[in-house]
Amino acid sequence: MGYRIVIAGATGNVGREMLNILAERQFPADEVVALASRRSLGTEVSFGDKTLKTQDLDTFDFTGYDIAFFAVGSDATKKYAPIAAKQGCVVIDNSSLYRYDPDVPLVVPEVNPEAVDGYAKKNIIANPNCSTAQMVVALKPLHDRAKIKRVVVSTYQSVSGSGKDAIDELWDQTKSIYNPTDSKPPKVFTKQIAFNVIPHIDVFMDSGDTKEEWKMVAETKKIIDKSIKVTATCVRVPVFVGHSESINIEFEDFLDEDEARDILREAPGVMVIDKREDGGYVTPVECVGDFATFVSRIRQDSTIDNGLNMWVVSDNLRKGAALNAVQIAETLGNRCLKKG
Ligand code: 2RA
Repeated sequence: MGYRIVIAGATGNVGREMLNILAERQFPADEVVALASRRSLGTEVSFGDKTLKTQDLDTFDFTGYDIAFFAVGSDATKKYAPIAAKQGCVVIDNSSLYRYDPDVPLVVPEVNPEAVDGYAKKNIIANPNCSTAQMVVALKPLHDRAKIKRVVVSTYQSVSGSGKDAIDELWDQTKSIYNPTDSKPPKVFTKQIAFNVIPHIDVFMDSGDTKEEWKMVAETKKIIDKSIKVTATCVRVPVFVGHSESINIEFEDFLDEDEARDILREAPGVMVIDKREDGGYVTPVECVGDFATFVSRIRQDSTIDNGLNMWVVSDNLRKGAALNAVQIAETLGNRCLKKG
């Protein structure tokens, strides 16, 4: 006997990927319901070789369903996730709304799978921010070996992290570079994104960091270890899908680059592509559609005693969102919510 599951936000980038990954991984579902807002009602979405017609999130009764994947904005999550949780559905939420709630587990299954055991406090489990998820997958195995003191990360985040309109904006701007008469002022981003980079994701905080940068700090501490110091600079780049990160790590103990590479080669969810030659590293276009968190450019940072640099790339719609959510459901099923 399988699970009865719901996807809230089934017509968005992440919602569609959730359906794709549930089918690809043959998640044991007896029933899958796709929910959307009134404006997208009736839109058809694919689930493997099936087509689902979206139903109305506003009136849906979650009673009798086991797991609800939420891939809607924080406002809709705030309204509907408590309803689903109260009606007995375990909510796996991709928004940032519950990530910092001490009563809600924030989970990356390769890193802290045991955290799902605390789901029943609110019947909600939070998915981390996409830029955090890939980073902690790469950091955790190294932290277990040499205890991380400090992380300095610069991200190169694709436009799909901002949704479908952002993808369209990059495409339109790129075309208009060659046909200036078509050019339109930026709508989604504050400045031109085509052939440009923007050091601003989410809102600015009083500290001068952006909220995206704050999320990486707060979430890494909650998922791995609150003693880890993190400083981040999050940058939007003209890439459609795939976030990249340049990560500098200072450890308590020395960790040789070769040993680090061997540890990462054995780490869950990690694929090491690291040769000191042309093309011996991963770029975002190569990660699209893959489940892995790719690690390249592993090398000592000789400017400090126990330093290491690496380059981490992953599909932000998959490991950064939809895949991680499905893996949480798999972990929940294996640990707490057994069926049949
Ligand atoms: C972004 N991490 O990349 C944010 C939300 N997905 O835009």
